[in-house]
Amino acid sequence: MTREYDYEEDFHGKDRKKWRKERRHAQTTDRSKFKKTDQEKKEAVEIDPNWRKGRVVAITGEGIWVDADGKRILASLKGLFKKEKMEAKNLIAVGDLVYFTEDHSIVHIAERYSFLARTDISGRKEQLIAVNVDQAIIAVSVVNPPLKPALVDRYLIAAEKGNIHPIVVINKIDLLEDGPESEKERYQEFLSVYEKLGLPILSVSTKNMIGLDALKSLLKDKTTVFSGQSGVGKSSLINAAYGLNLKIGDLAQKTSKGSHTTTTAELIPLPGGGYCVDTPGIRSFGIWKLMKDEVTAHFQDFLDLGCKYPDCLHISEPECKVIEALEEGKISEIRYESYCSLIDEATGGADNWTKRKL
Ligand SMILES: Nc1nc2c(ncn2[C@@H]2O[C@H](COP(=O)(O)OP(=O)(O)OP(=O)(O)O)[C@@H](O)[C@H]2O)c(=O)[nH]1
Ligand SMILES: [Mg+2]
Ligand SMILES: [Zn+2]
Repeated sequence: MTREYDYEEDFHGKDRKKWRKERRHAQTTDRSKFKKTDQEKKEAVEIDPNWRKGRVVAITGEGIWVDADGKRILASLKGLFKKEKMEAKNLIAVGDLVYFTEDHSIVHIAERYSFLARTDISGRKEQLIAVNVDQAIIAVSVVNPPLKPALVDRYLIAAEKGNIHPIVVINKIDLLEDGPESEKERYQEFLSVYEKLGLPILSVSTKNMIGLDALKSLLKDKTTVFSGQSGVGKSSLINAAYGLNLKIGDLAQKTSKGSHTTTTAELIPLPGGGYCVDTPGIRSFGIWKLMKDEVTAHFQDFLDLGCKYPDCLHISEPECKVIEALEEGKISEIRYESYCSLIDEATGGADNWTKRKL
């Protein structure tokens, strides 16, 4: 508004042609204004009554599978969207509400209310795992693969960033009995530390059918994404709880093109109400554009200890209350290790991101 006003003022003292030329130049160089205009355009998309509506249920090598009125159709993303592909590895994800034309071209993606994302394997793009989900099952296991608390913290931060309610499910507890003592201790320590933080944690075994009813009641009438390391038993859990027969591996097409990972999640209707998204296992979980403040905010219990310096990183600062608490055994080592790995990523990650932008 002010810019327009200034030009109007100027106009009176200049010739009309020159003024127009200057205004055009200013408009094309004013990036913030352009961005805003693009945004407004996006929000103001008018839904054509001829478009059909559906939900993305899977994305495979064949195309985008959309459920529309109970029928699965194969759609593709119209060229129009492709130019927007900048920081995103995938513009569209399982859970997206889409509009498509008669020829099955997706012409509009509705605004998302939540998303679970991570940094893709190249470290340069955001990879959406699932969108428009209410909650995330952070699936971990004990013994095989062993419990990884640091991975849980990564998921917790990502879930918070994406407006998703997190639930930790620890599978394969049947393996604890004959498992190594160290894993039993790690499991107990994890429970005592993370339950205290108010996190919902469920211990289950698909093998011995333990905890499956509790899991089902948490999933009822909700849309839930299952994510976690490969082999923790995500598909087994869904199968065991609902008597389904998910073909493990069928959707997990691995591109043999080195660093690219294919996201092949699937949205599954649950008997009794609700949906779940089974996803292929991840090897690592980098949080997209992780900032130092997000890490410190996540470790509120560390902040509460009241370090001398407000921006203390709790790594090597003298008289750091967190390090003192750690030495006195008041802070769990597993949680501190998790913190260090995240702070490391946030400081390095933010730098990398800035460099990329320059
Ligand atoms: N002992 C034990 N093994 C289990 C349990 N649940 C699953 N498994 C086994 O763990 C292995 C992996 O299970 P999947 O369901 O394929 O694991 P996933 O997390 O879906 O793996 P990806 O699809 O690769 O991400 C299978 O051999 C299962 O039989 C359990 O409760 N106890
Ligand atoms: Mg699976
Ligand atoms: Zn400190």
